[in-house]
Amino acid sequence: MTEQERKEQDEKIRADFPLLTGKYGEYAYLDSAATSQKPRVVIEAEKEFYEAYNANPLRGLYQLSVEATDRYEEAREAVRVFIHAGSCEEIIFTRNATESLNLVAYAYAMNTLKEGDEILVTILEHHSNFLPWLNAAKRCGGRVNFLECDESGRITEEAFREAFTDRTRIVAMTQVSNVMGRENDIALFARLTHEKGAVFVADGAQSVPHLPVDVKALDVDFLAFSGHKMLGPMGIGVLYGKRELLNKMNPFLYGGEMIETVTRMGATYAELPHKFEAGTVNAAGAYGLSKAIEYMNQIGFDTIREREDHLTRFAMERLQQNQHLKLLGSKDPLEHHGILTFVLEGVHPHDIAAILDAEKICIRAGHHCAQPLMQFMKTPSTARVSLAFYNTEEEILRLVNALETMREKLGFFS
Ligand code: 7TS
Repeated sequence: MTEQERKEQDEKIRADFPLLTGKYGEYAYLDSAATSQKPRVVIEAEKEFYEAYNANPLRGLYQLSVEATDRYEEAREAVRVFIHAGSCEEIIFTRNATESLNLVAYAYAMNTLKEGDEILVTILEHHSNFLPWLNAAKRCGGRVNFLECDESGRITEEAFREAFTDRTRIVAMTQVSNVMGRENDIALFARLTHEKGAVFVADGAQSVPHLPVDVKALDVDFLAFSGHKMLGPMGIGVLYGKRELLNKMNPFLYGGEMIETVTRMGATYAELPHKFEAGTVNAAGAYGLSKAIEYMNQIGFDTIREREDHLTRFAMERLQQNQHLKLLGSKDPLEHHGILTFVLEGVHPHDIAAILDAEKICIRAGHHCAQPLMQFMKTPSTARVSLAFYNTEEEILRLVNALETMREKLGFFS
């Protein structure tokens, strides 16, 4: 692609994102792993839902409520197709990846784990894919074991075989780490897990926005992800679960809309997926998410990947020239999925973020909700840039230049 073609593509894409051209248009938003920006079609979809379809879905007997229900269920179908699930019964709407993972921990782990049973997680996990398991294990008299990565953030098959014991009942693993950016070989680890009769839970919060994810090909038992990291609204998330498992599980939250019949003595529960969607649902959020999926499909994963890989390489090549800056993880840009975590000698990551903010550049600094990983790497805090396909070379050059002069500005001599 020529420079001119890339610039034209930049402009075309950025014009779809009101924030990138609005009041904050001068800012370089480099924190998409925290939450992505939203295209106009998504913002308008939420508004459209409340203007044109708003009624409480799933319970009304009048046309408007039927329309609200239709938008909600069409969104479920859009998610199903997007991740290649076999049935809409396997798609549960939640608030976010965190709630999806808690659902599995409460409704599956806590009902099946016995004393002495083990859950295997990786050292790379976000707290959302660790604390629910720790809590479940503690309540059941079990324990959580850790699978460690090498310096490049890689989990090897060898390490997996070693850490997996005959008491391992659940394996919980992120597909892409929010700190190292590296992709785990989910298909391999799910297969090894199943060979030993355990259940595999994948955290797709950082993968579903950037890679085509096929739950059938990966053969995961559960997959959790958030709408807001994949161009969708905040407050809508997804749990995919295999029907056989979901059917065997007790509900997670109890209340309206998740029952068949209720008497003074008890209740029978609704069919999937409604058994796991108690209370009034976020139908506007689901509708917004369906528009985000439509938009991603229009752009296409080929373009998303090409742009993100190009920008990652462009950034890495330049950041590596800064002799005081150390990038964590793999040396290969293709193994970063837009996530670049680094430390700058002598400068606290919070100061890096504050100084960059003054230069209108937004990045994340801190422990990235992955404190066990920070402890493992003996780095309490880092700075992190996370890119999306709507970022540009120009934004990266501003970042690189700001980091190049930062130490000098703070009074370092070399
Ligand atoms: N799993 C991973 C791998 C994540 O990166 C995050 C959020 C979550 C789960 C939780 O997602 P939520 O939508 O339920 O909050 N990660 C980040 C981050 O890296 N910076 O801010 C949030």
